[in-house]
Amino acid sequence: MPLDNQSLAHEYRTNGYLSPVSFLSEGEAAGHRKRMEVAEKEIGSLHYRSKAHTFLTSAWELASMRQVLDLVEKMIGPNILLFNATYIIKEPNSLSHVSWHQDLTYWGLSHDDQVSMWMALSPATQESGCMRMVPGSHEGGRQKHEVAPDETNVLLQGQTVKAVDEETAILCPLKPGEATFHHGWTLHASMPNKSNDRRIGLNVQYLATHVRQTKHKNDTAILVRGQDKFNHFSRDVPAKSDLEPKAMKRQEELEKLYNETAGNS
Ligand SMILES: O=C(O)CCC(=O)C(=O)O
Repeated sequence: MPLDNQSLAHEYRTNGYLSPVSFLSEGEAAGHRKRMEVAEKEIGSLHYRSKAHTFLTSAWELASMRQVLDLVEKMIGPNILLFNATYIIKEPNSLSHVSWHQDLTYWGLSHDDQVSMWMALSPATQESGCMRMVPGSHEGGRQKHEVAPDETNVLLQGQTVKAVDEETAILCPLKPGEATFHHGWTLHASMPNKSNDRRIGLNVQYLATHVRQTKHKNDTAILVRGQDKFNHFSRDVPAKSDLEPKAMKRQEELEKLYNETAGNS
């Protein structure tokens, strides 16, 4: 019998991550993949474009799914902001990888009441470079990152925690439609895609409403559950249709802002 959300959230809090949780059938995931790949035919690769939920209805539907928010609520509380949604795509047989890092070191956020969901839209396997997590690493707080520019590293600054004992890392393979959750202090990484298919994940960040941006006052988010009595963020607008020109123009500005924020730790 599948575990209830309370037990899943307990596992997440203990280990700093949770994997796998199934939200979609493989057929439903294939439908979402198709919708994003149709958009890619229009505008090119969607890899690492910020705020995908503001210009693609599929990303908005996945990021605001009731079942996902029911679980996120047990992790960070009832008042939830959707901060970002980004496809992370490794092309077939590519060197693209992600070095060991902690997300919260470069987002400029005031508190760590935050969780990331990573939902697979294609098979995420050892061969295709699924995520690896170090259980319990969220308990140690911020670790030293070295900046090591590397074109094959997905991370903007190639930021890397060097002293990770690889033996302690757990592989998190996912079928399409399954997701992992990880905390912003959890050490995680992923290897290159050696498979013949694209490895596609939608990476979504949720914040509790009291969290604020410390680097500037222009950051944006969407309230997806509960109430926001803090109003630390201006409001993003969810996509109502795909690739709407006004939404695309706004996304360009938001992406620039994200790169400035996350590119200066
Ligand atoms: O997509 C990957 O392989 C890594 C994703 C990641 O670093 C993250 O979700 O924070």
